[in-house]
Amino acid sequence: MKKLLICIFTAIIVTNSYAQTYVPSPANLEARKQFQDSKFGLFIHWGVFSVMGHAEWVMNNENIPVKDYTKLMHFFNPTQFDAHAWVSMAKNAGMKYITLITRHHDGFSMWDTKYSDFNIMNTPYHKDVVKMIVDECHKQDMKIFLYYSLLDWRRDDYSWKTGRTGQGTGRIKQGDWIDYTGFMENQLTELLTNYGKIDGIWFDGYWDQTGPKDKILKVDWHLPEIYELIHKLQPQCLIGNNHHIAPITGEDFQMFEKDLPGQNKSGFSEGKPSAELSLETCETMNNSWGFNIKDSKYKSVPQLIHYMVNAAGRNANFLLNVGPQPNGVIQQEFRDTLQEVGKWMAKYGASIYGTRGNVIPVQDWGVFTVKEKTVFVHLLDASKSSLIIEGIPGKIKSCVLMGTNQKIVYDQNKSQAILNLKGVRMNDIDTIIQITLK
Ligand code: H79
Repeated sequence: MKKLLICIFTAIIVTNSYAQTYVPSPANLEARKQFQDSKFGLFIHWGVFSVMGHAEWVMNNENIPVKDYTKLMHFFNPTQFDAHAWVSMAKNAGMKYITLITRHHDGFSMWDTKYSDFNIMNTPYHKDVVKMIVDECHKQDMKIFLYYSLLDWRRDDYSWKTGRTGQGTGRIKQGDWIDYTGFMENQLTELLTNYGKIDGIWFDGYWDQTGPKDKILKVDWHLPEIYELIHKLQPQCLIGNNHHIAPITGEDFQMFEKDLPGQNKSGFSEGKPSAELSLETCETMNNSWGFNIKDSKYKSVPQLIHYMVNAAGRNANFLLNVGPQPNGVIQQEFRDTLQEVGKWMAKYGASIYGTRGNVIPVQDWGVFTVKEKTVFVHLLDASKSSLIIEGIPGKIKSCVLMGTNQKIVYDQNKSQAILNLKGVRMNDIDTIIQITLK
């Protein structure tokens, strides 16, 4: 008994030692910086769920039994899929990274995995789309993050009885949790071994095992081991986990879902924005992540640009989602919008890429992004005729409307600067004033 206790105790210390001592490698710290510089990414929600056209929660929402849902695998045949076209589309939109679903809550693996038969190689398409997209990203110098769900709606060894979702998929047996965490470690090892450099892993589904009220965790996710494994295989690989709580040791970035950092409109964003980690917020182009044939509530180009600018001003990246169709085509509405956003980025991207936010506090009329001696004032409210700004980190040398020679009249004293906007032509989306400091 004593021996056993010592063993358990040692095991706890060993597992916790990583949690307490995680020191990001120099490559990881550099990757965090580059991630922050890149600002804009494409989220891709694609899988066998796309076949049904009812978005990615269809298995849970319609209580489809595992054996019936498995049939979807035989209909997934995206003959028009073109990795080159997708990555080029992201590039033309001004995006610097792609975050790709490799396995969502429905448990379908989009790559050639040894650890589950429910995978892309058993579809009529029979090609490893993760490999195709990752290879294309490497070719086009696009960073690649892999989304991986912790939650699973089909496996018996997932602790489904304690889960908040996936109760209606017909599972009867409760398998062994250790098998499940081992399975995840095996799959992550494949993803981080067989596909070259992976820039990040994006976890989701943790919240399935937290009590709705008491917030008590029902399982041990083995995160220290999983995070250690990832950083051992690829030290630069950035780990983020959409668990809706404060960052856990071993994570390199913090994400918010459908919320700007500091907001909690969605009800999922309870964690306060971290001052140390890189931040990201993700949002949909309509109201769905996965392809939803009934959803035509498209956000407008100005709305999406405002979201990105607001994210940058709060020091966060913007990860914008598309849910490609089962034939492999990204619908025209999304492509058109991305093209327009790309035109804006080509013109005004210097006020976004490589900047930092939260240097000067967010205002009700807009935000600031800062890069070295340049402050970009993003005025998102065209009704303003003057701006009073506190906290500019230096003495103003010049102040112009971005992309023009038009000077903005200003007055700066010790505590504030006042910009006079009379006669300044407002931009419909974002009037950007470029301040150069001495
Ligand atoms: O992949 C996309 C979504 O499928 C996934 N994350 C994005 C990126 C996602 N699924 N759910 N959520 C995000 C949040 C949903 C939470 C809820 Fe619930 C599900 C609210 C009610 C049901 C959590 C689980 C809270 C109660 C049960």
